[in-house]
Amino acid sequence: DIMEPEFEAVLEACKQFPRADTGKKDYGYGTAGFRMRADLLPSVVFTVGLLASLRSRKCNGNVIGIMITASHNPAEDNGVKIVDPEGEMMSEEWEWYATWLANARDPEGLRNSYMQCMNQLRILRESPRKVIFARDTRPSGEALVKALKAALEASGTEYIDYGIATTPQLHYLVRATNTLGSDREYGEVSIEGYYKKLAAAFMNTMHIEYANQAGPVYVDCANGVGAPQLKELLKHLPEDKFKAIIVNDKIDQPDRLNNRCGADWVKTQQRVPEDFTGKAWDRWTSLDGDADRIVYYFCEEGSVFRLLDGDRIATLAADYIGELVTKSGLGEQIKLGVVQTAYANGASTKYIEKTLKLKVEFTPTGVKHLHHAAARQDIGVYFEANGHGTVLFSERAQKAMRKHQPQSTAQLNALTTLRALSNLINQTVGDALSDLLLVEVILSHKQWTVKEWLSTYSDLPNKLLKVNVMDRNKFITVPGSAERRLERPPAIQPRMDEIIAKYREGRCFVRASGTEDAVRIYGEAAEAYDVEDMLGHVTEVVINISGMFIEPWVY
Ligand code: G16
Repeated sequence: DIMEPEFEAVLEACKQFPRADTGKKDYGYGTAGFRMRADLLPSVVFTVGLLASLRSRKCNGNVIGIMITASHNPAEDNGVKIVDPEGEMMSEEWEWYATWLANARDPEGLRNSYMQCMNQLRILRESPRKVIFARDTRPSGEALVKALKAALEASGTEYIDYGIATTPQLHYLVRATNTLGSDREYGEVSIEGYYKKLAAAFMNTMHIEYANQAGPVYVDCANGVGAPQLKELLKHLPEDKFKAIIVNDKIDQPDRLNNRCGADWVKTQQRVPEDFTGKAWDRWTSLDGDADRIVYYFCEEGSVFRLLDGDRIATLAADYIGELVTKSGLGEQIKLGVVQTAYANGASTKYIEKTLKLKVEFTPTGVKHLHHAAARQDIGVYFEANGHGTVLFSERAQKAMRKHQPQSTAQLNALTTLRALSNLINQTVGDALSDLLLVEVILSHKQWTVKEWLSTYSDLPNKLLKVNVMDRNKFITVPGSAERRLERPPAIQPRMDEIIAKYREGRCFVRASGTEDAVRIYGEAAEAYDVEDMLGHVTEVVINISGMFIEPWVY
């Protein structure tokens, strides 16, 4: 009924946040929710608030999370994404509804779409609903929170504003809230509880006498939310067990966010961030703007830059956790699997399959895809090459770990570490702070420096480019190809195949970004100069062919 007070309230409230003029473009729920220039977002965030309220009602009143962040994007962007009750990304079937609401043209249109959503999704209007939310350090976050609160109030939704937090902290809070009082409580429902859980688990991994950090780890926080949150985490960890030196923590200078620093910059530029002061072999890391990604790197003598990216973290974790499973006597019961995307370096895949003898599954880009594939394994290790990932312990694996009676001290030691790691590693999403502790634990247990870590295999030379085309939505990959092949525009892939065939171990693919207005081109080959050459030719093809889409009347 159109006269219902809730629908009236939504109609009135949304008038304060009129839809911005996006020209011919529609809003789309991309790789990580809606993401674009912050000034285009208030109306979208309002509709996301409405959808989260519906989602909570549909999920029996469980808490739904909303994160306001544009993560690795430039400071002037912002974004918004929805977190489901277990702390995972919102179920994909709902993305369609998110897009539908976001694209309503006027207040009446939005009210009507909202009512229709409720009908189509068979939601009982009176059901309980609750939403929690947080944002990164971007100044535009404040205005977006206003739009969000207006939507939550209009839809009669209870909410908690957790202020500034990392994306993985918000995911943690969602799961912790919804499991509170159950037999699978995830942790205390507060950001403090998050630190306490990580710190306790970390200390439990340090039961082995010789396990000591080999010197401090340097953390470039991308001048984002990772800086204050890591400072808080450090207060919970004794310095003789964990020492981190924070770099790029200028959150009061918003334009420095992700600017010449941070995980995305270091990974794509393959060079050290601004304010790098490392000596040869020092262990450095970079987080991204919302602290869900981390990459490691160091310089050899003579300043040769060496990157230890998400693939390296995946192989290190899979190797070590696999070893613990075997050593604790659970090898027959628990199997490990690894999930990667097309961006994974071919050498890492080969190492996982041939040396670690583990299965690798490929999914399209986006944690939401990798996460689900990993959740099907007993223990699923998933990482994107860009440093976004985690390790999931299934209920089955956790049960086996709880029940197992170790037969020797060696088995007991391995089991103790394994249990501690399952608490240390964020089970909801990739988490830079948790991954940082994980890597530090593994390196100290193995008594490895970055040198031994790097020597496990040699990366194929590679490069990632970003090309601004007129309309990235015209680029569609072949379904089921995990984005390795392009279906449209039809002329590109055949031309690429001819080019790639000329290079030894050459591999290259093109896909539209889901977070930036660009097309990404990735290439790798046996020789660095071949990568350059190959990418030069492919880029030319992409620009020439996609040039057909220039619509002169737009400009
Ligand atoms: C987001 C996603 C990642 C993805 C990245 C780039 O990262 O969460 O899974 O790899 O965007 O995606 P695309 O190539 O589609 O632009 P973040 O850290 O920005 O949230």
